[in-house]
Amino acid sequence: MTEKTITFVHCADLHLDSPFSGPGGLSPSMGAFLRKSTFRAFENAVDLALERGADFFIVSGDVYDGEDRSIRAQVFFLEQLGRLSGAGIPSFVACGNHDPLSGWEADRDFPPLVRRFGPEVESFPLEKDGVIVGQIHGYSYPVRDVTENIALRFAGRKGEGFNIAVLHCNVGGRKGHENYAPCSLDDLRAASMDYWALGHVHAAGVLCPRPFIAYPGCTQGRNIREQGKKGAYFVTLRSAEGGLPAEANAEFVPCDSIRWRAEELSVSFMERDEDFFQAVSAIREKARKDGGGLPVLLRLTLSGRGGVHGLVGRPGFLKGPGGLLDTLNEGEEDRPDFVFLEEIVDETAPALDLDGLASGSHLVGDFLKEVAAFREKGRLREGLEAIMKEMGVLDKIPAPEVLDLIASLTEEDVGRLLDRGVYAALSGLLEGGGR
Ligand SMILES: [Mn+2]
Repeated sequence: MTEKTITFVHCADLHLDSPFSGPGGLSPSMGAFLRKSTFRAFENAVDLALERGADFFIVSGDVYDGEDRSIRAQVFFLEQLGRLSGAGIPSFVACGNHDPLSGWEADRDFPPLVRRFGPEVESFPLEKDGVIVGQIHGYSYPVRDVTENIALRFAGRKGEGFNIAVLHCNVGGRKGHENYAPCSLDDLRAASMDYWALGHVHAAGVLCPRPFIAYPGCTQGRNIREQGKKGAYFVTLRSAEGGLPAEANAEFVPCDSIRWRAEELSVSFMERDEDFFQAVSAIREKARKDGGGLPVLLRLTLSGRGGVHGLVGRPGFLKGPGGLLDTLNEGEEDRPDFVFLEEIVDETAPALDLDGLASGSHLVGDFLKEVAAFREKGRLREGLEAIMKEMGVLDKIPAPEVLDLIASLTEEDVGRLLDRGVYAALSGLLEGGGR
C-alpha cells in the first residue's frame, strides 16, 4: 500500500476587524495600522496556503470578533476565500462563539470551493487530485452560548482514509477561556479522528501528538494578554498502517503583522539615572531585534527599589506631554520595524534604609544583623563555599567549570552577590507592607 499524504493550513480565531482596546493616546496612523492587523494576518495565512500549494484550508471558528460583523470584515473574508477557491484550494469554515450562525451577515454567496459547517455536525469529502482521500467533519455554533459537550457528537463519524474534525471548544476546562462546548481530551481521542483542528484558545498549543489535537491560537495578537508570535499551522498528514491515527507534522508559521511584548525592568542597583536610560534603550532595541523586522507593541513595567524611583516618580516624567513615553515613541512610527511603547507601569519603590532596618528587633532586623556578622568575619568566598557545603549544594554541582567559577570569585564579586541576595530576600520579607 502506498503512503498517502495531504497538506493543509489550520487557523482559527481570526477576530477580523477587532477594535484595539489596550493602548490609549494612539496617533490616527497607528490606530489605522492596528485596525488592519487582523486582516493582514489572515491574508498571510491564505498566502501560506497558496505559496505552498496546500490541499485545503481550515478555519476553526471566530472569524469575526463580534456577532454583528462589520461589512468590511465580511467582504474581506469572502475575498480571501475567493483567492483560495480560485487557486483550486477548498476551504472549510466553522463558526465559534464570537461569530455564531445567529449573528447578522449579508446574504451572499461563498466562493465555489468553500464549505461552512452547519449547526449539526456535518461531514464533507476531502479530495486530492480528483480522488476522495478522507472526510472532514465540523460544527458551527448556532448561537453564542454553546454549553453542551459537542465533541461527543463526532462519535461514529469516522470513515475511510483521513478523518479531520473541526471544532471551536474548550478542552479540559481551560481557565481564562469561556467554557464553551466543554470536553475532555479523552472525548476527542475517543472519536478516532486523525486530526482535531481546534479553535477558541488564543495561545497555540499541541494537546496530543497522535491523534494530533491542537489549537493554532489567534492569527493576530490584539492585546497584551496575546503576546508573542501568532499564526497558523501548516500540516502534513501521513497515512499510517495498522489502524493508528495518521502521523501529523504541524509547522507553526507566524502570520501576525505586529507583535505584543511585555518586559520588566528592575531599578534595583541602578546607581545613576544614566543607568536607567541605557537600560530602557537596551530593552527597546532587544525587542526590535527579536521582532525580526516586525513592529512591536511594548509594555514596560518598572520594578525594584532604588534611587531611580525618585526620577520615574517625578510628575509628568513618564507619561506627561513630552515625557519619556512620548519621547521614546517619537519617530518610531516612521520605521517599518517600529517598537511602540504602549504603556509604562511604575511599580518601583524607594531605596531601603538598611541601617534603620538592621537596628530593629524583628525578623528583618535579625536577618540583617546575621548578614552583617557574616560580612565582618571577612573571607567572603570561603564563607560562601562553607555555607554551600553545609547545605549540600557543592556536591550537587555536576559541572566542574561551575566549581572553577566559584573558586575564581573575588571578594568583591561575593560582596556584590551578597548585596543582591539581601535585596531579594528583603523584597520577599517586606512584601506588602514594606513600600
Ligand atoms: Mn476566539
